[in-house]
Amino acid sequence: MTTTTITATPLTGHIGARVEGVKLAELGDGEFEAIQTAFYDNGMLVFPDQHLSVEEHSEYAARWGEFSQSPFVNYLDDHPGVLELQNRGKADAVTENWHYDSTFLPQPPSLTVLSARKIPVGGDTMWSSQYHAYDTLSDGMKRMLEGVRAEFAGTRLAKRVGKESDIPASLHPVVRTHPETGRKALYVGHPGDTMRRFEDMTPEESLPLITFLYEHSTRPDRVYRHQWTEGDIVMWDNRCTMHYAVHDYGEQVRELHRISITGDTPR
Ligand SMILES: O=C(O)CCC(=O)C(=O)O
Ligand SMILES: [Fe+2]
Repeated sequence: MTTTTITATPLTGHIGARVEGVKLAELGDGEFEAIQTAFYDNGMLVFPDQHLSVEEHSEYAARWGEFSQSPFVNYLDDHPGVLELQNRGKADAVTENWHYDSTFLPQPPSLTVLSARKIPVGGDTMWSSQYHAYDTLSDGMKRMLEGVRAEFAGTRLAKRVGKESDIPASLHPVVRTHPETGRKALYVGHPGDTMRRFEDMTPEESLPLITFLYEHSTRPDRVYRHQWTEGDIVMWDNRCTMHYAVHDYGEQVRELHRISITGDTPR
């Protein structure tokens, strides 16, 4: 029997916990269960001082499911499913906005595990709790959004690879129920860009409310901002949190490895 000394300390009032007392490279099954509980309770987790090799990172991520592969990115040659995030310059930083990952897919990834390899001064990442965003809507707004779906599109990524004429899109509920926790989360995207319109409505009719929901989603009182240290592992739940990668580090080197896990159809 393994005894665990894992601790999960909340990072804010509504999202995130720092997990200590565990080495992800030598993880026992009991420890993994404790991590699962902390993950579903907190939406995102920070594991300081892990310094995982690509193999160790892959092994840990594989505990959570199959690696998802997005059509717009190139993975490391000998490690399928492992993406190297690098500094492409601010003008090309498609992640410097609040988003859920790959909502244009019929089955967006369930979660992502990032491994911090080279960190500049700056280059923080923020996460926001979409459980809290949903919970703090009025009862009237909750009722109005019940059963509403919206069109989510891969506009930014398609543009980056020169495929403006062939932008992938999927319809998803605007309020989704987390398959593990049963909690409801607000599910939105950037107005007119990653979230284009409500089902059976025009963009013009949709945009005012999408804009309100997007701003509501990312209020500072539901956000954790992470200042990276090399060796950090950070994972987030892509079904109940949005994130934003701040680009304030100019030409400095910033390198993280990223593995996303295949998710189910949002409901
Ligand atoms: O660079 C980061 O911190 C995160 C980038 C991002 O949005 C992602 O990997 O999905
Ligand atoms: Fe992202």
